[in-house]
Amino acid sequence: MIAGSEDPASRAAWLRQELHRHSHAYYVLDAPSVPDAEYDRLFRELEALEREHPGLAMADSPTQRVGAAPASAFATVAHRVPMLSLNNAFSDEEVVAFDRRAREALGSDGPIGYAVEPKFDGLAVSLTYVDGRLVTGATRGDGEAGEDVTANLRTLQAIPLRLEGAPPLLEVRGEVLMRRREFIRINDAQRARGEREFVNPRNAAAGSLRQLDPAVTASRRLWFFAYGVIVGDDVRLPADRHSALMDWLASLRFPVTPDRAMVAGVDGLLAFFRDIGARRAALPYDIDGVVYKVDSIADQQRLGFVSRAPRFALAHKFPAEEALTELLGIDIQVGRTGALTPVARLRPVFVGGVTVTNATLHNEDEVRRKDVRVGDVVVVRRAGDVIPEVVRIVPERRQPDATGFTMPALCPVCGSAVVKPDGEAISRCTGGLFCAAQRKQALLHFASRRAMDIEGLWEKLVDQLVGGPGATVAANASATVDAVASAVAEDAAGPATAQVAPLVCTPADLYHLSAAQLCGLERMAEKSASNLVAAIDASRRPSFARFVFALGIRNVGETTARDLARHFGTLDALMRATQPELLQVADVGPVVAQSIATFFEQPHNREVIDALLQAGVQPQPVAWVPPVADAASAVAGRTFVLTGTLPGLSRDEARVLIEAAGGKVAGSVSKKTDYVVAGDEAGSKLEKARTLGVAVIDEAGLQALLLQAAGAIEAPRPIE
Ligand code: D41
Repeated sequence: MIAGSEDPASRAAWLRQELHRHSHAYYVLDAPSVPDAEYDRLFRELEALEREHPGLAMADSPTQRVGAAPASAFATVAHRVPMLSLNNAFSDEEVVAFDRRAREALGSDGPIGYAVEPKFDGLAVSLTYVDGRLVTGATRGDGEAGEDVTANLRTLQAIPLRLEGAPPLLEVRGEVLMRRREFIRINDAQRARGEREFVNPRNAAAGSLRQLDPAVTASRRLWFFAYGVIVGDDVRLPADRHSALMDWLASLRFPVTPDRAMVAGVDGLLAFFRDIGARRAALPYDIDGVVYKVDSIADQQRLGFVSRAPRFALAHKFPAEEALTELLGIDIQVGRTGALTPVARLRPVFVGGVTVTNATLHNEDEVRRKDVRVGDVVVVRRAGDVIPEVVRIVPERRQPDATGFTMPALCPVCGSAVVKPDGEAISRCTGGLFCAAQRKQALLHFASRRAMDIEGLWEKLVDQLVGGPGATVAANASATVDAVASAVAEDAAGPATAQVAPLVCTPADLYHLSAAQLCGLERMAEKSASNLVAAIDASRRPSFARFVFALGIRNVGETTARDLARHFGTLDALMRATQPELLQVADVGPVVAQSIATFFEQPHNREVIDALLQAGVQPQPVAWVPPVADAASAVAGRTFVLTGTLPGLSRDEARVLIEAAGGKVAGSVSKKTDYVVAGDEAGSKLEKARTLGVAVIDEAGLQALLLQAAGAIEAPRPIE
């Protein structure tokens, strides 16, 4: 067959082969062989040819994937071999028991070899090929019989319509699924058309496969992974191991998961479970666990079945990520920057492996869009370490008295006006540090481990220090808002309500707290009070980077804080920086530059910074290490302490280099230490260096010092 052939039949055959090849490269190999436009061009040419010469149209032509006539209903197909279900395990213990039973039944003394793979969250289907042609595709149904969805399955690019070198009768089983990106695309389209959105990719896949019009299925870009093989009665399986069967299926151009593996024994099973669990969010499709299969087919046969499930396989499921519960109320949480977040108060429910009592509702628009009302039964989702959220309500279970939600016009904590700039989703309290909630969050942030690292400043304590209700209060109880508003009004008019002035208004006030004052607070014993005062005292010499982070400037996280510290060197320089100067800093864009400039323009913030400095807080300036008069002494005669893992040097290598340059490596940090060389996961030594104000450098800094010692360059900067 040649590309330029004039004969329509051979041209059509060539086009079909090309299109098969490209779609295999695209869908199975994940390596497109031609641009989409080229594929489309070939496709349209074949369509035209087949239209002109109807005799050329064939059932296995790529054009038939979209063109099959809509079915009026699905016929039932009996499975030649029943489609079994899998036994489930939800705990390590159940996996251990599964492996023990298998070893006992097989009488094996060594660890069993297992083929392991993700458990796709889709629909099980069975594809029957006769003489290499796809003749039937069916859903699992009840395991004995399913629906005939052949016309729809034919539209899946991932499913081969024709096989080379397959036995006369071959049944391939696998899972049809929808990748998350496609799910989002489909739902965006559904929403744009005002049609019902799919709840999750699994449902979207099922809904798309069970369409009466195959053209709809075709438009949904479903995916398929093969995971099992059944051959005709008098044909031997082409391999004696499950893993080899999967490789064989791949050679027949079936997509098999690249995330499959071979492991030994129960330790291998559990390690795989954790590995996939850790990678789960990064996979392009949803999985709900992993599947373990005894690899040897002979052993599979010896193990056989119990009721409807094989004894040789096990589905180890992740904890369910979604659960139903009742929405008891909607609270408003006021964040550090004044953002008001509606938070669902829930009847406690076990989901994603923990008991959840609160879930975010994100913002007012989201509450509206989902039509969430107090009293509703809601679906709560907690995936991985993500904050639990209310996904949707169950409309059938709406109570007649369910009440809707509106964002209060006044901050429920401090009574200040709430603003929501046009085009933004977030409502904010305008109270600033006048708002107890913002004060609380600002203080918690200031004291947090990665900022000033003040131990013992717990949330409940901060509540008492800042006064007023905490950061979360009931919303929608308009009485609450009114009460706060009137309390505030009275406060302004005079102390009609006996409100005690907060002990702490700004972070600077922390440094004036005495143990005696703290002792008066709830659950504050003398010992913890003096410990806290000591911890506050010890935080007086933060690195400049930590100090900048602790200020809580909007859009300035830890990394930006560090970049700013490195760039400007001193607090003075940073505070004086203009926006164009700020834009010089790596990774600082207009939005961040604006927030920084705005922050330092506020007289109030300048006052707090002044007060901190007055209280003896001394951010350690990032300056060049004082240039040593004699370059040779950059290392010679100096004492280094190594901590954490360096990216490019082992501790021993670093020691050898330092000692070769005449330096000394000590085991612990003291006032006599010149440099602490810190790598990843540096621990208490780094903390100690900060407390003592010892210069901290990273591996690059050490290399630079060594070069300086060799007379090659100027001294390096400390990393913090
Ligand atoms: O990913 C899956 N959902 C999956 C399902 C898988 N990876 N392997 C499976 N293997 C089997 C056997 C061992 C029976 C061939 C399965 C299923 N069965 C299965 N899916 C639905 C029912 C059974």
